[in-house]
Amino acid sequence: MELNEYQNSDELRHDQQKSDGGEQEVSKPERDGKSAAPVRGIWSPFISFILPGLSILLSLVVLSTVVILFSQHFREVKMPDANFKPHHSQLKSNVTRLSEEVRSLLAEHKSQMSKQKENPPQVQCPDQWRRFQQNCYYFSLVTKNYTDAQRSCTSMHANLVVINSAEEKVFLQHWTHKGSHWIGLSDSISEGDWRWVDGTDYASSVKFWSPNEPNNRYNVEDCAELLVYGEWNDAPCNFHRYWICEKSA
Ligand SMILES: [Ca+2]
Ligand SMILES: [Ca+2]
Ligand SMILES: [Ca+2]
Repeated sequence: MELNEYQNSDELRHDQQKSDGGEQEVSKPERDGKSAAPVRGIWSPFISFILPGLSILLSLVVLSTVVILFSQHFREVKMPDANFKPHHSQLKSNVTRLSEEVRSLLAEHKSQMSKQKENPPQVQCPDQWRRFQQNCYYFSLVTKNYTDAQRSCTSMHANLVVINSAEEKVFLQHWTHKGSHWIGLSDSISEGDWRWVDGTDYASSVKFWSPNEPNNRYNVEDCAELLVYGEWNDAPCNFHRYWICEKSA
């Protein structure tokens, strides 16, 4: 009878609560002497404040990480450009310096060429040879016939002298006071067909024959000699004369 009264009273209370709107949270039955209301009170601040705060903090951490990663990536991309600028500047400096050196060398080369043109280098001739312009001359100390004189010159890598100008004639005349000298001119192949020993064209070259020479006296005069006063005469080739050799320096 007591149990029925208790159940009835409990049902009555439950129905009464439903009739009050049913929106209010139903209190949990008591367990271990504690009700549900104090548990909800503990988690409520966590849900209301701490959890949103943690969400915001986490969002900030993620955002900061993303920003840092982008910054690093951007710096890596910019790094080659930053390194390139000094390198490019150094290359430009080197090119400028090399250009100046080339200009300086060209100017020096031009200056040296000009000096060489004004003062050509001195030609070195062997001992006992004398220099005139760009050639060397050997004046014999003994006499020989024309053929042996030419052979002597050939043995010294030279030829009997070929007179190409009045200046050369004057130079030779200065060193031939002791007597007549063979020069490299003859008509032994064909009478009257005078030929220089080195192939120089006789017709167009200067000539310094003495008056009435060459006269081919007795029809045996086929070799030219330089007389002491600088003019030429045709004489027999087997006569012994001094001779003059000439070769390029
Ligand atoms: Ca000559
Ligand atoms: Ca002759
Ligand atoms: Ca003659």
